[in-house]
Amino acid sequence: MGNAGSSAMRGGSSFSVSGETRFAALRREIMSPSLSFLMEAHDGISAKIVEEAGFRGIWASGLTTSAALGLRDSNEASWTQVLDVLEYMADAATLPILVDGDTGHGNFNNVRRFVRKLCERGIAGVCIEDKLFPKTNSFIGDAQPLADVDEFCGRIKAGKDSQADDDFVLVARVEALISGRGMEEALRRAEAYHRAGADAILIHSKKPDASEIFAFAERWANRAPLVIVPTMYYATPTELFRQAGISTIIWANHLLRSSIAAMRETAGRIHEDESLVRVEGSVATVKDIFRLVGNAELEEAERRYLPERPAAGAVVLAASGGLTLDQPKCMLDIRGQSLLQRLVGTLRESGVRDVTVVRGYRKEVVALQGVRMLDNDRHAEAGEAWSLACAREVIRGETIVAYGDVLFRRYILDSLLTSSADIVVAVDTLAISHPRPGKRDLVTADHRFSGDYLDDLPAHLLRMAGDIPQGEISGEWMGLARFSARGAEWLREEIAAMEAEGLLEAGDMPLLLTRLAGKHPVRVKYFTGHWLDVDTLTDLAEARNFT
Ligand code: SPV
Ligand code: MG
Repeated sequence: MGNAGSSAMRGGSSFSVSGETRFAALRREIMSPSLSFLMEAHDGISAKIVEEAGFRGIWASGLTTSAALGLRDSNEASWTQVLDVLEYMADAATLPILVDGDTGHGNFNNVRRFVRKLCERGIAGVCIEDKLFPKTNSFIGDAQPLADVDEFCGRIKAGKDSQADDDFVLVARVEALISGRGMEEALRRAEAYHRAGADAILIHSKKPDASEIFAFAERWANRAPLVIVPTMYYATPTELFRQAGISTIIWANHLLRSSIAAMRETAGRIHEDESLVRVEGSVATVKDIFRLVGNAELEEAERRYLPERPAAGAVVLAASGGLTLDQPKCMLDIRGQSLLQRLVGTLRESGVRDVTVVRGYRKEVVALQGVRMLDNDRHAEAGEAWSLACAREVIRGETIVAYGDVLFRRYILDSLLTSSADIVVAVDTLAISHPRPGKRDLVTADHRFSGDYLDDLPAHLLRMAGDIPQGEISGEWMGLARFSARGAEWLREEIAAMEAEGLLEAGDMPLLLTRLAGKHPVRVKYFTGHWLDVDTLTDLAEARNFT
């Protein structure tokens, strides 16, 4: 037998929080003179709930583990399937687990292999009952056949000889009272099992009162720790068990039973109401699920293990005037949030946190918490390139440039952010088949969107303007571009070049991007729809439907 520290457990799962092994922790609970409690669990999340409730050990019930799989408590789940469930439980909680091993899944040989596998998985103990494989739940029928005493003692010895940890606990369960064989038979069996090496005796009873248990405990006189399961005699005060010298109480099935009641209630209500309204307040929150399964730890690990990439910044050009409404377009209300708020929200969701907005028209109403505001005070006569130039000091490192009156689905932004190109623009191919009215930034690229699955030829910008002839249009720019750190440098250089040529005031983004495309590759990423440019009142109505 190895010691706990050297046994072959899964990483970290063999130790409970205090640094004590789970084997030692269960042994201490069972052997201690004070009354201990084991609470039933049947899967990872119920194990976690048992731990959070403050229990110091788990009963992996055969009845509820089977039932949670939709199976009967008749060895319908194979022993390896039980092992799989135990592994989830041991991973989810640090508590020691006493598993209901039923009859040991066969004869002595099956018990040996089962115990070895339990020890490998850090399961601290097993309880085997003196019945025959395949077993039947003790509360079904009367006078179930019992195992031959000597044969069952062989199972106990085989289990104890197979444990890989000195502290592994084997509990022998006596079914003599349940199957109507009487007190003497129960005592005779308990004594034999104790002598065969069982660490504790589970004396089971299905009477509605605990008289049999007390009678047994008195005669047993603490020869070995006694474990009980008061499912049927639940009304007996716990204090009486304490006085009777009981070692451990197993609350055997109450988490599954309570979840069945709750699930039935919830399913019924939702079915009846065709709505979630009535149940929302009474069910655990999704956040609670995230907490229980440890999402916070994953976030922390991501910070530790994922490569860090400096976050991209964004410049939002929002200096232009209103529609018929007397307010900047970026402040139009789209279902309770300004357009700018939605745009910045999308940027942030994609990890773009450093956002600068260049405002102009009615700048006093353009505000958003956590966003840097710069002013283009010449917005009436100077256009987009000028606005961008107002932000040139913040165009450092990877930068997104977006119009302040567009909305787009996040995947479009994510696709630009993951592009390997130094400059990439988002282009809508629907502009060819569904041209929108009004001012549009049309694009001619060296390669048109084909829609062909096998077409992975990258397209590059040749020209962007408002007046490209129909036959030469590859799509419409969505007002969204990404520049790598190098692309951002090129962008600053081009702003300076336009300034030197006196073109900055009148220049717009199509001119700026066309000039860039003449000097550097400007990648075109094609999309089909899923964006909005709030230029007209029709666009505004559509935007209000955009979620
Ligand atoms: C179990 O929980 O599966 C048990 C206890 O074996 S009992 O159902 O009371 O037999
Ligand atoms: Mg059972």
